[in-house]
Amino acid sequence: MTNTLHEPASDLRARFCAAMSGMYRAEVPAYGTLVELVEDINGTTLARDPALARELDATAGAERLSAERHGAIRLGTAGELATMRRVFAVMGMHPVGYYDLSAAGIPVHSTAFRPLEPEALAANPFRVFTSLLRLDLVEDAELRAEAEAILARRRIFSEAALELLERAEAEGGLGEDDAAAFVDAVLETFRWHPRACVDRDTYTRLHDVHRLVADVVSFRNPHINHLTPRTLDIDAAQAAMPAQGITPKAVVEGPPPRQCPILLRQTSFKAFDEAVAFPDDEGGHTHGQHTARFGEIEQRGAALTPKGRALYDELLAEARRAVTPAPDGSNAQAYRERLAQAFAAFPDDWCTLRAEGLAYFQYSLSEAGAAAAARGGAEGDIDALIERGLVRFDPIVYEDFLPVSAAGIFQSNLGDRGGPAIAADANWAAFVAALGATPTDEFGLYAEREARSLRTCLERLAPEPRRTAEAG
Ligand code: OOG
Ligand code: NI
Repeated sequence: MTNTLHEPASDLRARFCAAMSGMYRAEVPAYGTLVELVEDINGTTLARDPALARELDATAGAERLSAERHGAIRLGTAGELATMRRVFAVMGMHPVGYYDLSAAGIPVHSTAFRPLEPEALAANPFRVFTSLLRLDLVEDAELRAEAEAILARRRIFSEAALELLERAEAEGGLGEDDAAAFVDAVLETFRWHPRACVDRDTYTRLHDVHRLVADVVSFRNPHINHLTPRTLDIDAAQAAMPAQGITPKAVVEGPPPRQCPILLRQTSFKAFDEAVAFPDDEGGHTHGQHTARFGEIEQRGAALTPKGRALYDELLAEARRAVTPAPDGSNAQAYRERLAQAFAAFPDDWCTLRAEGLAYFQYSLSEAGAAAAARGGAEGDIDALIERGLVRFDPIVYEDFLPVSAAGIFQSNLGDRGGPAIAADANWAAFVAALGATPTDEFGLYAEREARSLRTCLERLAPEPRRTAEAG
């Protein structure tokens, strides 16, 4: 079979993303409400801000917007994570970055599965924040062994999904019918089942260790716990949520509002109390409640260089040292003010962000630049070419996540107390071993994209004689 008969990985990913969205809309109606709200606000924002529309166009970001989502799942074992990596790879999603959440008292470590190349991101940027439970951080040895035994018994992928996965790997892809069957089969892994696989007593003991332990161990599969649309104006979306009957968390995670958005700003609404059934000894069941699934929206800004990221981390830490946001929102206003104050030190215009090497940019020829290239090129270095209006630069969108924000999102869904202390202890080596691969470094991806766009511009504008000399 030749590759031309295979569905492109980006088509599988787009199909999978749409299927997840349809399923979650049916499971959690408030998610559908959020999606509509975000679409509304994005339409208004683009109509009001033609410069933003042009910027999105220049980085191939406008078309993907209406389908853009990220999801989150929590896995129980190394084997589950390794198989998940192979499944996502068929859809063109690969592990990027490592997030140690134990630093925030949450017993997981995580990566983000996402497309790597600009073309794949433009086609469909679906990403899944994927966490692996760390039972090694559970102190009670007996309960740890019990949880391990429960997890060892479960099979989160169907036989059909595994068979198609092997076919995809052996043949380098899937034909149309198999691709559709694969997406359908994989979707089942993320479906919510209100029937727990442990009895009420076991659930309670797991829950007492940490709510997240109960969420992972008590159910037969890693239900998708939120799906997040991307908004172009998170402050407008946050303000509009209450009128839709949705109460957002008090503080938007990430940087404060700015002229030039950077990294990622996120807000979520609390997880629901959902009815679940625990099996009992007599073959019946008892009723209970579980909270796991919630809603979130996000606004994405420019990817930062290591220098920009270090400044971000420093300013965020400075604000949080002065005012630690309380889970009940009581000091939200004070935190917002302190955050804005700290970030006054972060340049807020694209020229300075570029000149100081704080953010990554994509370079492209302006109309005048394309005309100059056709006429035989132009002299000068990149700064001169920008100065003359021949080259434009647009921020590269941040495609990843932020550990402090992720911790805030986890915590807002763990109730006000979050659970007993978990020792901070990153374990990159164990994560890599479980994954069976090394996550790609996010900075390298952005740097390469920037360098490639710069090279292309300079090559196209290189004055004629030099071009022929180089070609010869
Ligand atoms: C993941 C929380 C992190 C984000 O957007 O930072 C996250 C989870 O709750 O499983 O989704
Ligand atoms: Ni999220």
